[in-house]
Amino acid sequence: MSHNLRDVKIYFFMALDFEIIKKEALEAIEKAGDLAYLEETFKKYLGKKGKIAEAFESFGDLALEEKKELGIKINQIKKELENIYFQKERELKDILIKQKVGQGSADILLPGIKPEIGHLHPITKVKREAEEIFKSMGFEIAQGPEVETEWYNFDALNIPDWHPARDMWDTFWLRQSELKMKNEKIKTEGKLLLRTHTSPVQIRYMEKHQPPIKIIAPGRVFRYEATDASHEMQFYQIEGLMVAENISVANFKAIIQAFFQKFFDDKNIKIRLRPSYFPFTEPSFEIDVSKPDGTWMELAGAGMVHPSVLKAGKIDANKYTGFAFGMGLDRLAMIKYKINDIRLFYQNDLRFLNQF
Ligand code: YSA
Repeated sequence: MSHNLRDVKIYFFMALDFEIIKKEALEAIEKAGDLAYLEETFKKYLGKKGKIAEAFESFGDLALEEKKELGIKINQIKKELENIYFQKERELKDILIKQKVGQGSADILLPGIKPEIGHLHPITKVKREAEEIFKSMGFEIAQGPEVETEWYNFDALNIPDWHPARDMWDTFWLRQSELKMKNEKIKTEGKLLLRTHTSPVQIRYMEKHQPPIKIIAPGRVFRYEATDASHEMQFYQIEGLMVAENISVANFKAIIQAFFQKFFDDKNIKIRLRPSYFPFTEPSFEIDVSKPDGTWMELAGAGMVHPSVLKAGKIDANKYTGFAFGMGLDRLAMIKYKINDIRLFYQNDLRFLNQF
């Protein structure tokens, strides 16, 4: 530990300063005869721009050792003052209540004001329900970053930069200079972007795990596209991936059917698989679920994992097969709660949110 004389001196004077502030503050709290004065005192000494905060800022150029010691001391003083402040506040409030009751101006028989209790956002609820159902079927939860590289979001999923399928996902590209990404990384993993789907988590997981793999990956995704009643620029997906020996479309159908039956609590829920195209699956399909009004809503894209994708994930494509899917959580919530416009989820309108 090295103490230079200048810093020790500054430390000594500053510690003294804090003791003086503490004494002044104690006297002011003691003197406070009403809540307004007490609150003013709090602001003056303990507030964001109060004397303690001001003094705190002034020891920026002290040596680390002294800074640490002084920091501990100030926090002790702050805690002590706060405790005394809260005690005084209780005392003053008690006096006020007694006065009001004495004057008959407080009706002690009136019911109290019920504090508002927060609750979960409908998308969070749906995400948790979906997680629980998949967990009960043996799936583990995996995660990946929202800021992705071109490699994980596209190339590793069999979508090189010349591939027209990149247009399926209108992308928010990030300015590389602002993110200070190392040039080396840009060379190997490409540019940075906001992930357009949760599928990159498949690759990140496969790189580190060998089959059998059975995961889901819920998360937020972003697309540079116009919004309408069923499309948002930012929404949630839940990715699923199962890789082992002899996995087939039949396994996928059984699992997704069981999921929907549980999620909608309806043994007769109608789903349909439509042939589709994704570069990372072969064959590929889209899954629609029947809405109460008899129309269909597209909920997910899915398919059998393309051998190139297994290879990018360092998995032996001759030995293993797998299925994967990416489901829209917002759309699940829309069907479950009979919401006809996805944009309602993101407007923070309490009249809407309080219904869940
Ligand atoms: C396909 C095959 C796999 O092996 C794995 C995943 C996938 C899905 C693929 N990654 C994908 O994102 N397909 S998708 O563009 O069709 O989106 C999947 C689901 O997300 C849609 O079915 C829909 O439910 C939801 N979705 C898509 N765009 C949306 C949206 N939800 C809200 N707003 C949007 N703009």
